[in-house]
Amino acid sequence: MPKAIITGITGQDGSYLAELLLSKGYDVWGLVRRSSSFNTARIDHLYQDPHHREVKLRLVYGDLNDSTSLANVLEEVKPDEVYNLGAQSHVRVSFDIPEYTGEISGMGSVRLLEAIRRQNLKTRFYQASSSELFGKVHEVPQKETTPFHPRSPYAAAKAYAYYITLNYREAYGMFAVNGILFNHESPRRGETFVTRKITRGATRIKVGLQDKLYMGNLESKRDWGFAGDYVEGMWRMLQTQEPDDFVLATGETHSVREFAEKVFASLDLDYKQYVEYDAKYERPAEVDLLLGDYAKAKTKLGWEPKVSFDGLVKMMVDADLVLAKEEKALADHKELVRQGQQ
Ligand code: NAP
Ligand code: F7E
Repeated sequence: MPKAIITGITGQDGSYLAELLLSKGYDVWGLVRRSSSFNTARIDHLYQDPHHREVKLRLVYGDLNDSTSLANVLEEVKPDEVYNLGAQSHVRVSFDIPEYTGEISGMGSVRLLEAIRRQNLKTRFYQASSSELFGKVHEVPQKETTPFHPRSPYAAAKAYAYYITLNYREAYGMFAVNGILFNHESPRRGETFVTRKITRGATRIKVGLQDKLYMGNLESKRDWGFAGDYVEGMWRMLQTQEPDDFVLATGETHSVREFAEKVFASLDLDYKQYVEYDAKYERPAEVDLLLGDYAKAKTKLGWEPKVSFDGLVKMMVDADLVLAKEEKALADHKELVRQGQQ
């Protein structure tokens, strides 16, 4: 059976990719960092098997900042494939912690590549590159040949990771590839990214748990797809004859305002009554417009996104409405108990 290591397995993409690889019969190792609170909620369903069947997911402690831990896990597993999804992935936060972001989202990649090279492994390596590389875009739509213009410490770190991946391919003949992925979302998206912040906020407003949603720039435009579709593309990139870099996108762009309008409207609410501006969510430099051209992935990988923009909005609203109703029921129950104690 093929063996894969996923860094960032506790994140949105890591959880979908682990599901995909397990369904294909892989043995999967996930790198997790030690945390004072539980951080495995997105993958608990994958390794807690109530029927005690053989579970092919193993978690090992490690950190992209700690090359010893990376070398150790590579030596132990000798994987066929490594998916480097671990990162400080929040663009706004990267302006607050630029050096740390560089360490993890940039240098983390060379630590992994170097560990593979030094151990003479034939491991295939996937680097989670980003449409943020295009930043202040030089052409519309953006494709593999579009020049980069990073606009944040996050994007600058990802530019290093992109080029070092390319360099190890060219210098050492390693099967190392970049997936340049445009924004992809899901019900498992981190709650401080804009789509999930909106679906969480709007559904909580709907059930009476909050009154307002504070946001930054509503005019920026993004090419938003579904994360489940994108991890399939990652896997396909490692199954080709020759290593190459690919854009994954939907070929559609929508503004943050449009996303908010649609989400609130689907709950019979008018976003204008609830969304308020707060400058703290603005970035020192913004990426105004992203729109991807995935023609190369379509031709060479046979990859296409399956979930539409409306389908994504509905999927996220439906999931967050269930969550909000559960939260509300719990809050009501606590209130009843409190009143009973008086
Ligand atoms: P995410 O939900 O933020 O997950 C990031 C993962 O990285 C988490 O598992 C996190 O662990 C882990 N991590 C953070 N710091 C680490 C460290 N020092 N050592 C090891 N692991 C560390 O991100 P995502 O949305 O799934 O994205 C996956 C990857 O694709 C990231 O590299 C991201 O930059 C990139 N990307 C994402 C998108 C997108 O739209 N989602 C688009 C293009 C590229 P904890 O759970 O412990 O925090
Ligand atoms: O912001 C605007 C914000 O944080 C999208 C990461 O996965 O995708 C992601 O980066 C837009 C920006 O994603 C709020 O200014 C307005 O223009 O959801 P986001 P991102 O910055 O595009 C790329 C491809 C990655 O690689 C990254 O890892 O929304 N916006 N108001 C806001 N954004 C946030 N987060 N919060 C707001 O209140």
